[in-house]
Amino acid sequence: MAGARIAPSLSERVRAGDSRAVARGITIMEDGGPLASALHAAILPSTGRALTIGFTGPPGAGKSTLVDAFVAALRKSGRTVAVAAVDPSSPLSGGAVLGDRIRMGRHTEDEGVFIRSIASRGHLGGLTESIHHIVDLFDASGRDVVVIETVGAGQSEVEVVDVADIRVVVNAPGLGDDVQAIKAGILEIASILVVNKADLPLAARTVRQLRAMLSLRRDGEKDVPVLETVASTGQGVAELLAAVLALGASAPGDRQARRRARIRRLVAESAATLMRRRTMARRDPALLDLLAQIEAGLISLDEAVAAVISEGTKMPDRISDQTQVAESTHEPAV
Ligand SMILES: Nc1nc2c(ncn2[C@@H]2O[C@H](COP(=O)(O)OP(=O)(O)OP(=O)(O)O)[C@@H](O)[C@H]2O)c(=O)[nH]1
Ligand SMILES: [Mg+2]
Repeated sequence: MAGARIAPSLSERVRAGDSRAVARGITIMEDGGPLASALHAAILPSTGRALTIGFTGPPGAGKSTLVDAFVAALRKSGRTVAVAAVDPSSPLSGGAVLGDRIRMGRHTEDEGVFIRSIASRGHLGGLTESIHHIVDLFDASGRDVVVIETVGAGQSEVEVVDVADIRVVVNAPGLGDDVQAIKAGILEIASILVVNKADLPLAARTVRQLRAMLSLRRDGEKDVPVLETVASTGQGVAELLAAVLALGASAPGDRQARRRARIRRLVAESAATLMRRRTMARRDPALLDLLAQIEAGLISLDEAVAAVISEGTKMPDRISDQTQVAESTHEPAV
């Protein structure tokens, strides 16, 4: 991390809202490593303005169609928006996410809409960390709203969407009996539940099932609105936007708190990624001994974890080699 530098012009151009600089910045963030860290550090002071909204839900629920309609509603309200369409399972941009870009075609001529597909490129930092960086990049570039959309709703998708201030979980009738498609974990992160395809006959039943599931949650949790939409016609989308904006404005002076919460999540995420990487890469006898001791029941897992963390923090990281490469080959281009 130490040593990587970003030419001041790139972060300045991002802050000025230059879309080519933002596009270049996203590539750097996707690649991860020291350049991404340096760029993130340079733009972070300019973040905290944008409202970030994550959309997730089972495949085929209508997320992309809904995001498209939501973006149209945002634009009608005069807000600018950046959309990151994220596919954690795909190693390369393309496939389903590319389809999403085409679906968003009606916004391509609009400078107030920036759309980018993000795929997991298997880099050092991890996808969730990249998403944090990219959301902050969009925020620093002056976009009013940042939308993160995932394909599917597996564990990685839930983690990705958890980066957002407001999380919209999209469902549709008939995707599985008794809303089976809504897996554990996803209900917990939802700020708003949407039953899309409300034009289909079983929509009312799905709404009832979701309300029933919500009522089983521990009390003390905030009420989660359940809204109905027909993304393909735009029905209910204005109400969704109103609900999102109401949540965004619910606590006055909230933006600073949201930004602080986002930084906290980012640090937790990055620390976990770093320790995972170092622990998996370690081959020294001390670690092998530790693993053997856990296996033999000689030490508790908690004790072993404490030892791994304390040793792991002292480890040199291959990142230093990368810094040199990054500096010598990439920096002039930035
Ligand atoms: N009847 C009906 N069909 C809809 C509605 N919204 C979307 N669809 C259709 O449902 C299908 C799936 O929509 P998508 O927007 O691709 O769904 P998705 O959740 O993004 O799907 P993945 O990206 O594959 O996870 C498409 O054929 C849409 O035209 C709706 O409100 N009503
Ligand atoms: Mg989609």
